[in-house]
Order: sequence, then structure tokens, then C-alpha cells
Amino acid sequence: MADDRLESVLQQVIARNPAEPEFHQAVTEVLHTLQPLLARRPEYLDQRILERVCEPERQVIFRVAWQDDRGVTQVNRGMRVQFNSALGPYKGGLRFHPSVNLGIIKFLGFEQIFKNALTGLGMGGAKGGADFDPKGRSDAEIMRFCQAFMTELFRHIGDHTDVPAGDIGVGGREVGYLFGQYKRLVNAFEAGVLTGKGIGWGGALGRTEATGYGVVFFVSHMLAARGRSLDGLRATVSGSGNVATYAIAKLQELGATVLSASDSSGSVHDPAGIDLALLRQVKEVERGRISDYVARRPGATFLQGARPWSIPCDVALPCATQNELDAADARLLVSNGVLAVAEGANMPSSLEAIEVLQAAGVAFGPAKAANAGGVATSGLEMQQNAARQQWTFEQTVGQLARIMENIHSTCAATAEQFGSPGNLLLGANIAGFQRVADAMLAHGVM
Ligand code: NDP
Ligand code: 2IT
Repeated sequence: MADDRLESVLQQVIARNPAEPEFHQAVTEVLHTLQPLLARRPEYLDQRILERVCEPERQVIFRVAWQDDRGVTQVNRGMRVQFNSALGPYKGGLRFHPSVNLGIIKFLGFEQIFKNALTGLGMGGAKGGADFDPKGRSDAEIMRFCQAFMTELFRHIGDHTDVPAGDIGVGGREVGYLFGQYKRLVNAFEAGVLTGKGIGWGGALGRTEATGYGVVFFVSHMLAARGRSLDGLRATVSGSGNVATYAIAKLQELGATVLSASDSSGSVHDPAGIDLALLRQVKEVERGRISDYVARRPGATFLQGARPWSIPCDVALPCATQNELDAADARLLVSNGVLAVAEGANMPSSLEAIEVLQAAGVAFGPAKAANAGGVATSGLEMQQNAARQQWTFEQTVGQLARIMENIHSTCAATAEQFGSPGNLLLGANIAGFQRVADAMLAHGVM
């Protein structure tokens, strides 16, 4: 019965949202794990919670027109999907990347609902962004784009309404320009309207590091559950942005050797272990390409156009983008003896890849649990803003570590309780969904 309903809801979602394959994938992944919960809680089916949770509360799509450095007018499409507010103000990042479309923002917003629920804090789910390509743009162009984007977005957000943050292509610099324009438009310093702010003007110490650190805290707990630790293990990481950088830093601090990093042009294989200072110089300071790292690092090789999953490792952390680890990659990882895979990026593994990993007994840490440290620390930034306080780095990161431990134990206990011990994906989906669904039931039909 529950199975039939799940399948029919899924087919409805696919039919009602054509040409949005990433959104279909994210919904499929969640719905396919909920059967054991629905068998115990039929009221979720009776009250149409599944149908409601798959339909965004509000979607805003807007024109962003701006002038480049040559005086040429450019037109981009901006959007914000306010998916679910059952647990608190809408919360989630903004992505600036040429691939951005409504289906991608919807998949990210849908994931964000359950991720935010798992943190235990009071945050609803949202995502936004634009099909703007920051690559090769001057600082002045980035500023003008951010100002133009906020000139529409500001009317839809607020510290009790919707609180955006960064994601791909949106880091500290962009949050600064977005915040400045918001402040000018509303004539008020509402610190809590955006997170990921600079530490001198309302940001939380530790937010920059939080997602990458959080993934590594999470994978440490996954390993500990199997009697292992990171010390002495070999890790592969994809990406070289915010999440990858601080995942690499924390892996190294905990004694792992990190053999790779990547960007959209390819991967670096560095058998001696990634030189993080050089990687940051190339990617953060110079905003260059990963091949520039290889050119300056003896012994490192460049795998052009390739992802790092062919490099033998004990732990793999995809930290770049969606669908960057497919079934063939998963089979390679398994044949090379990987122990654990944890998702730093959102939906980096295809559904088939997850099946391969789980069938082989590899510990799998799903994105909505493993990378929740970023948004959790955004929640801590909101707490600090509301109290007009700034905690120390140690206070915030200490709290982050406790939240990640709690998310891991919640996912593990829920998996056990619903008959699939060790299945953290099922545990994360059921625990996150249940918290949201109970709040929606309490709020009545809307
Ligand atoms: P950044 O923009 O800082 O870095 C993104 C990295 O991924 C870059 O190395 C980029 O390479 C690479 N990348 C982006 N798109 C592609 C692509 N299509 N193919 C291959 N490589 C690509 O973003 P973040 O580090 O913030 O985000 C990375 C992932 O983590 C995303 O999935 C994001 O949604 C997720 N995430 C981020 C959080 C945060 O707090 N920032 C929180 C939770 C999840 P290049 O330089 O060539 O573009
Ligand atoms: O995907 C994510 O969780 C983020 N990009 C962070 C969102 C946030 O509001 O900090």
C-alpha cells in the first residue's frame, strides 16, 4: 500500500515537473527510503504530506540585467525557491554557475529541507542562484552583478523570512556585495539576513571552515562505528573550492594523506599529499586552474578532464558538484578497497553509484547528513547575530563538532530502528522527513 502510494507520488512529481532530471533524482532518492516510516505513520499518507513536501511553497524567477566592464548589457536569470518553512525561516545557499536552472535549484532546495531538519536547529529549506558565470569576470563585474541580483531578491528575504548564504560561485566576496546592497535598499543593518558574512561585520568565526570540517567529523564517526580512524588512511577529495579546501585541511590534521583535488578542468594526483598552501594560492588567491598547481608541484600529475576516483584510496569525499561519481566510478572505488564515501557536495553520487557502494558494504555518508555542518554553522551565525554576540572560533567549531556527532548518531539509530542497520541514507531521510512532517501536521492543511 505505502509502496504503491510512494510510486504514484513519484510519478506525479516527474509528470508535474518535466525536464528537471536533478529534481526527479533527489525526490526519488528520498521517497525510495520512506516505506518503513509510512508503514508506521499512515497519517503522513492520509494528510498528503508527501505531495505537499514535494511542492515548493513559493518560487521566484527574475531578470538580472547588469553592465560588464566594456559597457555591454548582460542579462541573466535569477531565482529563489522557498521550499518549506515548517521548521523555521527559509534557509539555504545561492549558487552562481552557468549550469543553474530551475530543476537544479529545486533539487538543492528539496535536499536542504531535510538537511536543515537533521541539524536540530530551526531552519526551513530554500535555495537560489543565477546562471551567471563568475569565471574570468573582474571584481567590479562581480560587484555589479551581485548588486543587480539583490535589487530584486531583497524584497523576498529577511532574517525571519528567508536567509540566503553561499554555494558554488558565492563565497565571502559575493556575500559582502550582496549584504551591502541589501543594507542600502532597506536602510537597516539586519545582520541576520545573510550568513557567511565577513567576521568583522556579523560573520561567525568558523563558518568558512564549517562544511569541510563537518564532512570530516562525520566520516570520522562513520569510521569509528567500524572500529577505524582516519589516522594513516589515504583519502581522495574532488573539488578545490570552499568545501574541498577545509575538508583537505581537517583530513590532514587528523593524520590522513590527501592524494587529490580537482576542478572542472580535471584532477591533480599528488602522491606526496596535497600541498594545501599551494592549492589555496592557486585557487583562492590567484583564482586560477588546478593545472597551475601541477605546474608548480614536482611529483604531481594532471588527470585532464578526469575525476579522481581512479586513484586507490581508503576514503573518498566528493566535494565539487552533483553527479560527479557514477556507477563506474563506484565500481572502481570498490575494486580498490575503499572503506567509506562521504558526500561533501550536494548529490554528488548518482542513484546507481549509491547502490553499488551500499551493495559492496562500503560505509556511505549521504550529503544531507555529511555536509550539514555548513548550514548548521549558518544557524549558529544567526544565533550570534540575534544575540549581537560573536563567539570564539573554538566555541563555534566545538558546537559544530557536537552537531555532526549528533547527526551521525541520529542517522545510525534511525536506520537501526527501521530495520536497516548501517544504512545512513535511510536513517538520514527518515529522521529528517519525520521532523518536517510532524511540524507540517501540527500546522494544519496548507
Ligand atoms: P566553490 O565554488 O567554492 O567550489 C566549487 C568547486 O567545485 C570548484 O573546485 C569547481 O571547479 C568545482 N566544480 C563546480 N562545478 C563543477 C562541475 N560542473 N564539474 C566539475 N567541477 C565543478 O563551491 P563550494 O565548495 O561551496 O561547493 C561545492 C559543493 O558543496 C556544491 O555541491 C555545494 O552545493 C556543496 N555544499 C556547499 C556548502 C557550503 O557551505 N559552501 C554547504 C554544503 C554543501 P571550477 O573552479 O573549475 O569551477
Ligand atoms: O548546501 C548547503 O547546505 C549550503 N550551501 C549552505 C547553506 C547555508 O545556508 O549555509
